[in-house]
Amino acid sequence: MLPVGGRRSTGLQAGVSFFALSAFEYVGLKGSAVLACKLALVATIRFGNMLHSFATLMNTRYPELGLDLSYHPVRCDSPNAFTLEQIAQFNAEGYLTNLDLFSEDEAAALSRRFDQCGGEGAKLNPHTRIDWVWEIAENERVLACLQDLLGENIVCFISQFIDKKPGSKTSVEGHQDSSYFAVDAGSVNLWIALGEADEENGCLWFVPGSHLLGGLPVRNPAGDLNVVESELEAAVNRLGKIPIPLKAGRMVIFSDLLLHISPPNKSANRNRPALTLTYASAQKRPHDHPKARHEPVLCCGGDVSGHWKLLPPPTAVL
Ligand SMILES: O=C(O)CCC(=O)C(=O)O
Repeated sequence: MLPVGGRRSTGLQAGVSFFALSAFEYVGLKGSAVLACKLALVATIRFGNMLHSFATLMNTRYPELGLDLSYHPVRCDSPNAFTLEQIAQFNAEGYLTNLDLFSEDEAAALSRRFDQCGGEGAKLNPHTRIDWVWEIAENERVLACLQDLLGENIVCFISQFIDKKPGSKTSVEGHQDSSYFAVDAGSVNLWIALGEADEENGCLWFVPGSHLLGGLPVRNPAGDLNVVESELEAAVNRLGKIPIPLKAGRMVIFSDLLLHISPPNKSANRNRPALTLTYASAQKRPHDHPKARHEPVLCCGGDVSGHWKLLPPPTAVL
């Protein structure tokens, strides 16, 4: 778990504010200017404290692992797939959306293929069992995007087919994927629309910038559910949520710390099929945990940490 230390932090901030206010007066700021600076400083400290108290509630499904659930900005000075502005946008907002990958026809064909090879039954970690899913996982365009965000050594360690049926009440409340992973934060999720996804049929909603809050409380029945839910709802309300509609074949890439929501499919007759693939830098050191469902396959580079228990790419033609 992340260090707690709220009191220490408050003391440090008080010291900083004392010196800053003295400095304002020393450089000759008078009257309303000093007042404005003081107010700005107090607001900054309050906001810092608010974020910090949020952090003290941090959680993960694996508190015993001592994971680092803070956001470390992507540093990529010469990206290939993205522009520098897009890298800055990823760092600021936590995602990049509407990225092209497949044509609408290709996406529809993939969706049919998914149904033919078992539909929902094939849904967890198909990248380790189905050759054409593996081909998507290591698609050239996908890897170019990922290399800008994760570097040269990349593993795909979780994947899932999700097909939200018309009228399905299935929804996923606000959550961060990092809370499911037994590895430090810093993974990215690729969500590929295999059919059109919009507000009616339950496209994802994101809370832009929420990744900067680090690991938020987890919806954990063993914990105080009301506290957790109010913390998560407070983050959603404070930062605001936006829909992420996508045409079939397009994808969105988002930080594992980004708070996101998947509402019900309210359409009468439109499925909302999607494939998600989660990737990490192979420099990360994952933990073995009976509840974590990591099934890592190396996509490019090498297992530089030596800690990924790599599986071979699938050979089954389904
Ligand atoms: O696709 C969905 O409906 C849910 C996706 C999601 O929330 C996730 O992958 O974490």
